[in-house]
Amino acid sequence: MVTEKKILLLGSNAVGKTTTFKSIIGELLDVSYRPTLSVNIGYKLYDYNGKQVGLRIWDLGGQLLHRAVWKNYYNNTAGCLLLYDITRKKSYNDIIGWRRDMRQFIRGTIPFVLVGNKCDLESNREVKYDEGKILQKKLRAVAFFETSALLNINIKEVIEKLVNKIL
Ligand SMILES: Nc1nc2c(ncn2[C@@H]2O[C@H](COP(=O)(O)OP(=O)(O)OP(=O)(O)O)[C@@H](O)[C@H]2O)c(=O)[nH]1
Ligand SMILES: [Mg+2]
Repeated sequence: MVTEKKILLLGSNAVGKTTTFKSIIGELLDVSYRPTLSVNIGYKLYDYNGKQVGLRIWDLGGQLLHRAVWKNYYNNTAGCLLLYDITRKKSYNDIIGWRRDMRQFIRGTIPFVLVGNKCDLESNREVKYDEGKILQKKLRAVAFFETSALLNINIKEVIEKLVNKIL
């Protein structure tokens, strides 16, 4: 029997949640930005040390106006990815609010990985790598990675780390 785990992708609008989602499940990427209005749900069968895990991945729209209905989406979550965009400081500052939502809506503590996405856009960087590390320690995230969902950099590593903690 395959163990199934639900993973939630959280973060402010346009940080790259849907692109990360597609990168994880192996869908073709689309560079035009289309905001997620509610939620995308995908499935990825993942091999971990010879054991198969079915990841049920939920990608929520990042716009604040949807936030009120979200608590229902948090049910039965095994782990989260909290994403910001390294080219937008505001999205980094928003992480604290996403962490608060997690606390409020999920009973008990669950592992989450902090992700600084769009690391391919080095010349537009507004958030230093070290600031990500500091936030990871402060929030007690199980790991921190800078990723490029677009170029598929560190996506596998993020998932591997999270699966390692939720199994
Ligand atoms: N250069 C670069 N662009 C990216 C990366 N990830 C996402 N993008 C672009 O950023 C824009 C927003 O990406 P989305 O994945 O739609 O963002 P989102 O977090 O799902 O946004 P909402 O659904 O509104 O919450 C798109 O134009 C993507 O192509 C990345 O790693 N590098
Ligand atoms: Mg989206």
